[in-house]
Amino acid sequence: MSPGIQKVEALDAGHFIRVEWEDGRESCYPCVWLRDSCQCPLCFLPSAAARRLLLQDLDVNIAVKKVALADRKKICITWPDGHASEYEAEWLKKRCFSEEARAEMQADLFLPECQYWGSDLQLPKIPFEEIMCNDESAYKWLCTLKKVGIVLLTGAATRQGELVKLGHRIGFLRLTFYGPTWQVQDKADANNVAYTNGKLCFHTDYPVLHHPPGVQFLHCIKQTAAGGESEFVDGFHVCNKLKKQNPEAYQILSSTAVDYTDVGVDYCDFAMQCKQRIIDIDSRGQAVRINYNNATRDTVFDIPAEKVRPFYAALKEFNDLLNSAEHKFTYKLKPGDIVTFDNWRVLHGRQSYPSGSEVTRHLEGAYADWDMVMSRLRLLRKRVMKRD
Ligand code: OGA
Ligand code: NM2
Ligand code: ZN
Ligand code: ZN
Repeated sequence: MSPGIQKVEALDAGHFIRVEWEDGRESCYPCVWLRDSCQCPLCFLPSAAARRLLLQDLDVNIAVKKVALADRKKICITWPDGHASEYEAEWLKKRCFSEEARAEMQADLFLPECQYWGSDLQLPKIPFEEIMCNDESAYKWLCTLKKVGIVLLTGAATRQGELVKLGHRIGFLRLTFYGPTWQVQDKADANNVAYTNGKLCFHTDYPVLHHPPGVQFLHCIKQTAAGGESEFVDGFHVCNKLKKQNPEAYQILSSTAVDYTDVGVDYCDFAMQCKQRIIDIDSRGQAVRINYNNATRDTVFDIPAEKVRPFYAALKEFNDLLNSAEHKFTYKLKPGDIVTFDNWRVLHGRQSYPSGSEVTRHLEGAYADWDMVMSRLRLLRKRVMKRD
């Protein structure tokens, strides 16, 4: 429960409303925002929880005519044209413009907390069955996936189709040119290096898409006796290390647009091209997405010749850090394991394994988008925590 309101007044010729809370704190709200956020049925469509008010009908210089406090629980504003708006205390409190209140709200919406890890990772594990039938377990799964970047689901059936069920549990899977789900096996005339028995060095999947899949699922259906171990590394953690160790390399990888290409046929025919920075950073220079697959990095390279060698040197340094014993986590998937991980943060790879006439190793893979996963997480949180 948020505190009640002690006092409300207009400031700055009616351009701001100051609210004094019962606990002595205060909040200040710009009137243009209050008018824009009017919750009355003319300005807001409750069935869509969306604004009806058109921007063309908003006066950016609007000032309040009158403001009053009702029962310490809401404020009532009358606008110069006679329109009336009401705002509940709790609604206002959540939307306080102070730096701390905004930071708290943003953290609540986007769960930015990040737990870095190295080779000592205690791989979080949850039975597949539990997340499928229990909301608390599903919530725990998605929270951990967001915070740690990797969760192992155990005990799934060792047949195709489990990932489609998993997709339905949270919403829907992301369709790509490799199909709704895809079979990682050693295939003749492989249309992707993943479909061979070769070693895959650390990569993120599908940097050739402008919006690479945020989440990846790999379901182990069959595992080879020798080789085929999976490797994972916390890309954001390694980025922080690289930034400290070699700021220039970090600068190169976070500013150079690299060409990616993927041409072939699978779900349908495709001729993908894309430019990506290997380390995508936010305005503070913090890594927010790794876009790196050495196999699909194009031979076309759209940078001046003299910048090429420094680029390779920077990439080598990044690759060395990814592969250092301190950072690399190795785990051999067992049939029935589904590894779920953040494909924007965690790079993955696999050891090679012997080829043969029979299929000795089979993973089924699928993708989901972070938007959809975060949406499910918020809905589960509401249900599990019985909050709004
Ligand atoms: C892939 C991949 C890992 C594996 O298919 O993109 O990384 O263990 N596979 O085969
Ligand atoms: N597969 C596994 O970037 C990539 O080519 C990732 C995608 C073939 C669906 C591999
Ligand atoms: Zn209104
Ligand atoms: Zn992969």
